[in-house]
Amino acid sequence: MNFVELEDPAIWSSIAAEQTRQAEGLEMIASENFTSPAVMQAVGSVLTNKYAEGYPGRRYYGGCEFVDTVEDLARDRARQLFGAEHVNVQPHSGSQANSAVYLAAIKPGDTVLAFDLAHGGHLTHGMRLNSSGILYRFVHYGVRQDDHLLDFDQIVRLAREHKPKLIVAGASAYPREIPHERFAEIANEVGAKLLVDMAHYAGLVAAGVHNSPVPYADFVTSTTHKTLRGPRGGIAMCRAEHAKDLDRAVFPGTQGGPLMHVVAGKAIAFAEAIKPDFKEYAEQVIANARALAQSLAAGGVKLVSGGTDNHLMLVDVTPLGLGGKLAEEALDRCGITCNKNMIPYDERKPVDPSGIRLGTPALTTRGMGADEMEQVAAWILQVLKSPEDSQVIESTRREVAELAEQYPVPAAKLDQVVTG
Ligand code: DSN
Repeated sequence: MNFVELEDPAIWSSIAAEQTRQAEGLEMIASENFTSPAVMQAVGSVLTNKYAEGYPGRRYYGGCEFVDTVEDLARDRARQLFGAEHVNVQPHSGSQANSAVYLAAIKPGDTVLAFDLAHGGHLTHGMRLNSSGILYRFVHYGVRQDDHLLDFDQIVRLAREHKPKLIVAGASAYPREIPHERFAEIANEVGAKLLVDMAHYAGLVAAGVHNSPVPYADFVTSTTHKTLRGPRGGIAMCRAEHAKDLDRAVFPGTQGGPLMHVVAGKAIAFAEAIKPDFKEYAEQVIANARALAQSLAAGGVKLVSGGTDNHLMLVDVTPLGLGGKLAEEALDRCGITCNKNMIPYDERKPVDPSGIRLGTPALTTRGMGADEMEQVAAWILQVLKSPEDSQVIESTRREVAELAEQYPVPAAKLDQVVTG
């Protein structure tokens, strides 16, 4: 029985249309992925009915014996997956996880050194309209203008000058591996705590194909839905000495009741990521990103930092005579979904920046490999060179749909999940 369709056809028609959009298009937003049907089923389960403020064994509600087991499994699996001393699986999102760490680690008005949003950081790393930027005094580092790599001379200089209480590493649009040990050395030198927000590359860390921040950082946060391929949500980890402060900062500091259906989805995703085939997946994500980047560069676009080490790349589309907004829209019309993005030292505005950000996690989950990436790069170049040519758009859209059909999304099984 499809209860949504039966009881609320208006909502069902949008869910069904979104399901078709995901199945027929190519999802290249670097922060998106497809969960397994098991994760999706857990997120749509009866656990959504349960209040469970508190932590396993110490709840403010009765009837928590089963959700306690779920949360214990999620915490144990995350500890095993990342080798962390302490894990809190309750943050509703990566942003919530970061807010909790700030509350646990520093005081309002304290100085924090973090990556500039305009160079690839995140809005919770001190953007002026975000609570982080309102409550704390953020100073920002960036990348070098010549090679677009993190400018460690600048990071050291700013750390010595401003003596931050906390240094934040991690990014949402940086195509290279982040050297966590180097950040830890700087934090140690100036007496700062270190937070690594590994939201984008957590799946690569879990698989051992990106160096782990866990041995080096006081706190590590992540989302669970990007390369990690779990449900939409967050997670925060820390050294044992900060465990009480972190837990108190998540609940009651920044959140009320946890979303136990999502915690169950996280537990399933962590178990999936522990399996050997997740390592193969993560290796393929990177191999696909390299193949895509090489084909794009060979076709005449500029890549920020010249390429990629991880799951994403930033493409400067201006040499082709257009901006990021038109590039995103033209690709969208062909069924290739990505997002316009600032590039470092961008002279254009965020609403129509110079670049687009492309990622391979979702296409890799569908089983695509390097050959498909070359084909996708050819389509992207073709469309970016003729973004307003309706014939090019139409023929590319048809070819995209044919490729998509050969690689079904896991949610193709959603009907079975929904209807039982
Ligand atoms: N909005 C996410 C991204 O797309 O990178 C970061 O939170």
